[in-house]
Amino acid sequence: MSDAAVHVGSGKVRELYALDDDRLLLVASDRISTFDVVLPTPIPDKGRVLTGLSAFWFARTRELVPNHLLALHDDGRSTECRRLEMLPIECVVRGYITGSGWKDYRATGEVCGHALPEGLVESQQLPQPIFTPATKAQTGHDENIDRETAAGLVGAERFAEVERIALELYGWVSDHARARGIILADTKLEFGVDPQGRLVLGDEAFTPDSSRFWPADSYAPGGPQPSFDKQFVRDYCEELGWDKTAPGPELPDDVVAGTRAC
Ligand code: PZK
Repeated sequence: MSDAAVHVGSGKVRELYALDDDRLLLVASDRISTFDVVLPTPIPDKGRVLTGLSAFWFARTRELVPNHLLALHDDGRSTECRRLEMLPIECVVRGYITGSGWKDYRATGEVCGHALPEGLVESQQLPQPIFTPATKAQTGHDENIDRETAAGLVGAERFAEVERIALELYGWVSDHARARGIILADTKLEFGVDPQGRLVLGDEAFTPDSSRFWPADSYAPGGPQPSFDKQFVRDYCEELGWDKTAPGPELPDDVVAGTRAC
């Protein structure tokens, strides 16, 4: 018997290892990505902060849906997770029109088949939150899909279940955040199914890498909103005139310190 963890996957800033048939180790690094490029300069403690945020939300939402978290390791950035059969869709909920939703709305007036009111401006709050599934692209960008396509990928019953649960989770977390001066504009959730066929929330949840958080006191619809955690890095990269292709620039100490303080 070997205790060596087998590497089974890489995210942009996280690594995934198999511990045994039933358990995975999810390790969050201190790397930061911006404009889809991972930068060479780490942000000290970023992995621990994101891991802690996910653990916080998993603990607070476990009555709504079970999740994959089994244990938080002492390093603060590794978690043991239940190994699931992951659903082949990204479960995005949007309460505000931004990012790819804004792009699709401007082109077609719709997002994932949801007809939206005319005349919305960028970053405006939607009349109600919408479930906007996307495919999991192996390379490049996830593609927004309509509900029929998503239901074809996971089955109609499972689709109805993830839609209902994802909207409940968004409602619960956005209310919690809003009461503390923070807008949860949108969020991306990933679900899996356990050996008993039960739906389980996996991946990371309600971190700034999977969600858009905006400070409510500076919210101003009609344009893009500042990112809670990456604005120092984005502003620095814009001011450098970097062409946003790899490799990304090293970050100076004050940009690292500013981001760390978020
Ligand atoms: C799983 N990913 C994406 C995330 C990476 C890759 N609980 C689970 N069971 C089975 N598979 C996965 C999970 C989770 N979470 C997630 N790929 C597989 C991913 C983070 C880092 F390298």
